[in-house]
Amino acid sequence: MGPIAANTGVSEAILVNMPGSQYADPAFSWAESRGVTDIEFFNSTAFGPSYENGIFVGDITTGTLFYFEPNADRTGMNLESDPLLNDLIADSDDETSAVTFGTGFTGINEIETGPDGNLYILTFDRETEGQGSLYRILPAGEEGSSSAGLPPSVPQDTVTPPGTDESEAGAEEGAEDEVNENNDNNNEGEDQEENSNENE
Ligand SMILES: [Ca+2]
Repeated sequence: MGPIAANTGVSEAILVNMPGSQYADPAFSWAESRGVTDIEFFNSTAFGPSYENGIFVGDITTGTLFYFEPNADRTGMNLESDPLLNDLIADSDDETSAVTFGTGFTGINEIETGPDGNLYILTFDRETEGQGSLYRILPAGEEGSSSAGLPPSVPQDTVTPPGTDESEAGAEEGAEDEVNENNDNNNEGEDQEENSNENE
């Protein structure tokens, strides 16, 4: 887990090396297995210039959306100046939080940049035989040019999904109901933990 040099007793020499193959360290790792399902390079200016070409990552186990800024030559994550994350491993909850963009997605299996430039998240709920939801992440205060440069509106703890049509009154309320139902079916943390055990 993490860069090979961080693993005692492991070196490239003991890896099976297929002809023409080469080893590369992971760009980032989580000490606790996450089940990463999708990586989206955000080719959009919808969230302002600081998020353009940033990297969104989602996991199926905890339904967490992560965000990483690529380094200047786009060969890895821009974490050099972070004393806890420059080892490219999220070892603790605090380190995981530092790269977390949003939570509460049940289980993420698809992230896409939409034709409108916004971010779309498709979820999968194993507790309800795979029922999923499609979320659209919008920039904060998207109306008017004053929103340029503002970060997207995603609360730290729980994502409130936007309605599928913001011009439709009550769309947001309906979306919130949907999330509440999902949470009820999830029984919060206990089942999540069972799920992660099943995966390992
Ligand atoms: Ca670390």
